[in-house]
Amino acid sequence: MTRFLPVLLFLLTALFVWPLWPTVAAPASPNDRVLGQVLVKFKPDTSQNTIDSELKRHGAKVTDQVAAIGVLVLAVPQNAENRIITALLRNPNVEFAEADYLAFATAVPDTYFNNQWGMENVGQKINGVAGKVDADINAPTAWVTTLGGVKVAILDTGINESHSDLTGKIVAHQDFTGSSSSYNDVYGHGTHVAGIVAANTNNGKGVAGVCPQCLLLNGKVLNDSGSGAYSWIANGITWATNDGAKVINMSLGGSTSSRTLQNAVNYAWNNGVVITAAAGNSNNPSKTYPAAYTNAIAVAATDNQDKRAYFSSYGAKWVDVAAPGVFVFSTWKGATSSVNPQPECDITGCYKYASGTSMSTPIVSGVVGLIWSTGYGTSASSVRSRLESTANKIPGTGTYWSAGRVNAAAAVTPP
Ligand SMILES: [Ca+2]
Ligand SMILES: [Ca+2]
Ligand SMILES: [Ca+2]
Repeated sequence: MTRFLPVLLFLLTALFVWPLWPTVAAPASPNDRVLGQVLVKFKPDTSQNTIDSELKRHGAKVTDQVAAIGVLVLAVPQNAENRIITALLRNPNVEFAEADYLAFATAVPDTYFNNQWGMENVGQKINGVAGKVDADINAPTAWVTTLGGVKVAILDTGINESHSDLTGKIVAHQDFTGSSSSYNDVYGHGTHVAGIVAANTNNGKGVAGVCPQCLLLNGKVLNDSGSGAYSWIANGITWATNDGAKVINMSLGGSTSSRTLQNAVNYAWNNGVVITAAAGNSNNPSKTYPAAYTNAIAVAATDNQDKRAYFSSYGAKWVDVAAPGVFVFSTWKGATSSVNPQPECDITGCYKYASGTSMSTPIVSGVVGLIWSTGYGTSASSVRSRLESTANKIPGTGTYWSAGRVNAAAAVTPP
């Protein structure tokens, strides 16, 4: 029985028409100076007595200095700063006096980070449903330890490499489908997956990636309708392995097992690559490939209550981990989509909610990318063990997957 084995891409689950979500108001801008503090520099030949009496006159005390450039840090009564600066400037012995202004880290939060409940769930409403606090992967906490940096291969429908929140991320690309659009993403799925793993983060636009400094390989193994031959996928797996990927993300699956596909997965694993694959959206325990292979991590989906997503395939005998997969917000290829909710676009590009184990899988890939950049990143098996042993067991999900819902912060915490 020779036949072409189509691989059905998991459909982005069409849910409800989603109203535009207001972004959370930024906190009131902090004061631009240190209150109760003033900087002054006296001219070099000013006597200590003159300095002392001038400071005493203003009720100012020296609390610190920038010795090399002769600047004194003064404690002064709050709300008297400007008056004292003005008075000091009238003293001919004073070279300059000024407020002690504040500088800020230049990282700017991503516009839509609050939509990314899977990163940090503080109970924000998603699709009208308030989340369960900490039903998430604790990504911001993980980022204190590492931002990652390895190459993650996205074997998917291609990537819109010109999306501004993916700029500079893609280091190699190859089309295995023979598409007239080459490795570009016509379907939309691959761009969404790519952003989940490694969108440019803290750049003041769009979304954050789970692994902010990971780089991406764009291997197009699904065609412009979202399906692909196992041979294309196998070629993508070996290409990514040979090109130095440390993680291969496959947000795809088929219902039939194949020696070719399994051998390709084993080739990657034996060459030190961690492979993640979607468990499927069948809401039943039937196996999906490549996820069901021993050397691929099968990923199920959870919702913002930390429950199994209603569509997620399951089965603790073959599903390994779970990750947020309902209403996951990420980069989108353009202004429209064939499935709702529709993208939200601003001058930086388009972004969209989508649901599926296709969205859970790249969250796991991002966590795997982070682990690779820690002391646990000594081999594919040590990385995988760390991922699975630090996943959160969620009461009631024991028959759905063997390890738990992944936890990035726990996974990268040093011993
Ligand atoms: Ca949390
Ligand atoms: Ca961003
Ligand atoms: Ca497996």
